[in-house]
Amino acid sequence: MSTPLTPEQIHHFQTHGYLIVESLYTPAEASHIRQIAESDPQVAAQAKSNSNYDEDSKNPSKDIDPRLVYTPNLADDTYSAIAQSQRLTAPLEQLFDDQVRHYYHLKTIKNPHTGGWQYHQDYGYHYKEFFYPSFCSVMLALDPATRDNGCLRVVKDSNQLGRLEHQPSGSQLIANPQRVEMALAEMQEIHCEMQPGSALYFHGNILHGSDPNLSEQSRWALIFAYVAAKNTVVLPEVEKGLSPPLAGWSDDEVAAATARHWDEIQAQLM
Ligand SMILES: O=C(O)CCC(=O)C(=O)O
Repeated sequence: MSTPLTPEQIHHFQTHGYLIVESLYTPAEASHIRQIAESDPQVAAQAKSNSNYDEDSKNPSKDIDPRLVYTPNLADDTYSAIAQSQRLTAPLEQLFDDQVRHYYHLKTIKNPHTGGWQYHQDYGYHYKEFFYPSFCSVMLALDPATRDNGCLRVVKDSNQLGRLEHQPSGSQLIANPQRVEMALAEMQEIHCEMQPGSALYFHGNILHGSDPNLSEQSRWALIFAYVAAKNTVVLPEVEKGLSPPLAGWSDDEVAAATARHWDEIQAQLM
């Protein structure tokens, strides 16, 4: 069970566009999830390089790209169990005063000496699919996330700008660089350092990105994306992939799904 958010935490998210909830999962739980992700043959097979820069010469890290696994649907595995966990979704329900629907989740694999992400908004990507920006991503740290290994950076209050224009860069979209520059001139950039098991809730319209990981410490994380149940789906094909409003799995249900998944992985590795 997660501890309900306080009115101050809700106000923080609604005003500034982000909220760090410390120890949503314990360090031991986060370490086991990390072990599962690292041993999971599907993660290794599905991880794709994520390039944020049109030209390698503009990439400040000049290093290899971080990798990413994008998963649009819920499955019978650890990641989907966490995506549906009451621990993770109960705060979302408080933040949006509504139930939430799962849209996708990501494993972000930022190993030592891999590149960063340029500033963007998640609703900047998903504007075409949803009528309202009632969209939230949740990053669950599996490794310590520090300035050195390229923790997520957010621009505090940039959620208040509305959805900015985005343009392609590498294999991704980035927010209009002039607007980003203006935002950085008058808003505060926050480095969201987190311990494993802590979670960052960030609004679909908050500008976020990350520096390259120039350290020797990996920075793996899971990111779960949700929309408020009352959001209007614009594209009919998106409706099919969205989960129903989530009921919130208990800790026991999550633990059982995780144990099942771990057994399966071990059997595959034998
Ligand atoms: O993992 C990161 O550093 C950035 C991830 C991100 O920005 C995203 O998934 O939208």
